[in-house]
Amino acid sequence: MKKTMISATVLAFAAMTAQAQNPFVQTWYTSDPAPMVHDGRMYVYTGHDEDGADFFWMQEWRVYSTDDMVNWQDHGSPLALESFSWADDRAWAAQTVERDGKFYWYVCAHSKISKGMAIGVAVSDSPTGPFKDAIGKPLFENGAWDHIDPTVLIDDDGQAWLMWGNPQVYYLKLNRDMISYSGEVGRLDMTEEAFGGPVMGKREKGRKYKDSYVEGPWLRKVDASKYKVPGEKRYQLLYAAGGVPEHISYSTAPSPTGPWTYAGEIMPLSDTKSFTNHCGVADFKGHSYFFYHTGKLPGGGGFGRSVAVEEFKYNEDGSFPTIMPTDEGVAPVAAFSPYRKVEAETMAFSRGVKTEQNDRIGVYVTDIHNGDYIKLQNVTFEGSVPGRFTARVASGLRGGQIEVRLDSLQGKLLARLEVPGTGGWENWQTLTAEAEETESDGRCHDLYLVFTGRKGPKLFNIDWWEIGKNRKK
Ligand code: FUB
Repeated sequence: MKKTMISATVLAFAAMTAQAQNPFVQTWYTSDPAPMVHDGRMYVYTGHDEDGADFFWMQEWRVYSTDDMVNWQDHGSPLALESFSWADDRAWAAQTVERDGKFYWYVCAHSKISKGMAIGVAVSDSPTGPFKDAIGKPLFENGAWDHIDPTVLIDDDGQAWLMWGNPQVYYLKLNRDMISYSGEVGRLDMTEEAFGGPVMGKREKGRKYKDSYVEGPWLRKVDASKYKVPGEKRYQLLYAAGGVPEHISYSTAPSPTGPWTYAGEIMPLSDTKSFTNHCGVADFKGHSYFFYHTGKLPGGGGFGRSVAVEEFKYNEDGSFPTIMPTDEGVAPVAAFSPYRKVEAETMAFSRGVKTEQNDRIGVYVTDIHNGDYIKLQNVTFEGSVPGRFTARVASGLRGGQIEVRLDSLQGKLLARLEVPGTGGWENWQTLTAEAEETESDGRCHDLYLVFTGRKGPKLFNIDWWEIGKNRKK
């Protein structure tokens, strides 16, 4: 979403979505969400669709995290095609899992070696990286194009399973090291019983089928201590189904190798403006979440997708209800304190801004123009009132102002920080403004950072900000 694209459509979108959380990343086009819960935080690993793309020309993967489900921190891109010496194109769908304190990110990309799509694995000591190629070569490839969209499950007995494929589902048993495997690569039986119909290329002309597997598998196991799940339905495979446009369906089985039985649609077709869909599921703080993507960000579409999330409740037997895409998204599950150093790339919603990263300071907010803003949701002032607003900023031009406001773009002004030119977009200065007199009402608020300055040019960059407490009220 280039700044020049901020038009009447974008402004209408911003007004319409003032309370919306979906798509929950507005700074970049993001796709193929893969959630992972670790240490009280929800992480989402995504692909990155290029602005204005006419195909899935994807170069890198990105990470976002939250502890309240509405304010997401952008961790940038700790993994890209360049991380794999063998990859040259198509940084497509991926999933990360933790084992023994290490994080394994299973990806697919086009291979220079086999000239097909290949499955690779990167590793890190942290969920946000840096990640590096764990083995210096693809984990699996054979020159075919169907090796895409890996999903990983560590079973209760410790066996880790990797599955992937379009239109054939492949699987392998990972060794304990998570970067090698034992035995042959298997293939699921792509039957009508298993997936509601044969894969698209094998359908009989004129015959009606219930469904068919396409791509984007997500393998999970139902927790039998929470749900009355029959043994033969303990494993669930969710997937993009039905051809183009895709909906999300699932099948169940007594073991990852099958036999699989078609179980129905989860997210039926609707006008999401994306002809693909791709899901991931995770439980967090007592809630269940279904991640998927749409083409609903302004300027987006089939090759400019954006990740979204819905909350849902499993049925008593662990089966899925129908889940429809919404613009509202999900409710917060925790309050957000501004009385700490907050990375500026933490946001519930934003307009106009982008994020960038470098080795020195990590991720920061940039491409800020007059009228752009960042919103945080469900912010608690913990019974205190703000005393000052501090931010680390840089401007290669003339700077501008940061207005800190409550509840809306024109809401109560908490503080106004004057940002001068600092002599360069990477010449950072930490500046403070005293807060306006306010009283505490004890409620949670939306907090807006509204950016003002000369119309037209880029104003400044922000690395982080912090609100200082004043006195108890
Ligand atoms: O993001 C590129 C491809 O589009 C993914 O690998 C598929 O699952 C589909 O979402």
